[in-house]
Amino acid sequence: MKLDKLRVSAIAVRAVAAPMRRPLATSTGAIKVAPLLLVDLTTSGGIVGRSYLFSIAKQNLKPIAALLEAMGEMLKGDALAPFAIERKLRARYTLLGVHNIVLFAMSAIDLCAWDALGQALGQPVARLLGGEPRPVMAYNSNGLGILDTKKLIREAEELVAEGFSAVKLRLGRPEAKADLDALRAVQKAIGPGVTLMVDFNQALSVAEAIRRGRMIDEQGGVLWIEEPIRADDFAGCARVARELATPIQIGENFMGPEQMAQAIAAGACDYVMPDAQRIGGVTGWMRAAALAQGAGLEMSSHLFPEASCQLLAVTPTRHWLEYVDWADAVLAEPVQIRDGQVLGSARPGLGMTWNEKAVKKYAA
Ligand code: SMN
Ligand code: MG
Repeated sequence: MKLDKLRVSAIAVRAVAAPMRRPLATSTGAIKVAPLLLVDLTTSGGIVGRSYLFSIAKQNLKPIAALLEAMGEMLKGDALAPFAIERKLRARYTLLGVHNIVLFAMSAIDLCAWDALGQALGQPVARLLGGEPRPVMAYNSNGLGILDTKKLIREAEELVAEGFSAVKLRLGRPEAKADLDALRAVQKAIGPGVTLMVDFNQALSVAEAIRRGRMIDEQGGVLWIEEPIRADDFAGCARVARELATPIQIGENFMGPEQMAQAIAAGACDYVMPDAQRIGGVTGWMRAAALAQGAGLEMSSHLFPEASCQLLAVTPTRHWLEYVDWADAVLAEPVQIRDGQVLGSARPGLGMTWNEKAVKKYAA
């Protein structure tokens, strides 16, 4: 297939509410179903590039879908060249702001475009990027929300029994003591051989983050403290990071590589974990990976294991993949796990095709 003949013909979007095996309560509220937008980018050659967007809550599905459709209109007839598409969309959206859901929609289009290119060449995206698909170390993030101790212990045991050697606990209860009790209970349940991360989802003030962070330092055994305070307060994150021994992790809310560069310049964190669906798709991820390499920061992924395993395979400072199975219900072939690692798909592109029966069933 001649790549220069590939043009964008249409972008179609479908919304689903995919069932979750375990609802996830974070300090910002509970997620009970996975609200996904399934994006199909049809090309002139008949190849369909596919990706999805995890849209956090059902009420976000429509506005993001509308943005995707508007962008699809703008791109009709354009070459399937992710850099050129990015340039055009960034120019068209400069005055509104290339941020938040504009960036979500742009990221999805970029992912679809790379998927279509991979299909055209018959190669997984990891190979297009100069690497090869490989297994990536993963933590099981399918649970361990803000729960009572009994449920936490049961979930912690279940998550490890699914074959993983790392899990992540959500924190951010009103009382520090209750968080500490939860942490101790989970540590006891998983034992010292299993890696543990904790995630506050931005619940704390700077002062409270330092106070609770010191308790975690003292308790020990935590690989990272994620998003203790407001995600875009990089100066505040830097103060927290300076005060604590346990590494600070942020990145799921980096709005493009530019913002990640600002975070790094501020010394906001010890580790980074961009989300391919917000950092700018494959294109944005590769730029982010270079920033992490330059700064000597370990880089993990956020959600979206299907594309993240291919992207981490070519990330110089590759760290942990966050494994969730939230899209599995609507995928024809979900990612495979072995020995706590997500196996890189050898299918062309990003390797995602829809289970059409399930897409109908879970239409939102
Ligand atoms: C998270 C973010 C968005 C939805 C669910 C959970 C959490 C994570 O911050 O990092 O897993
Ligand atoms: Mg998080």
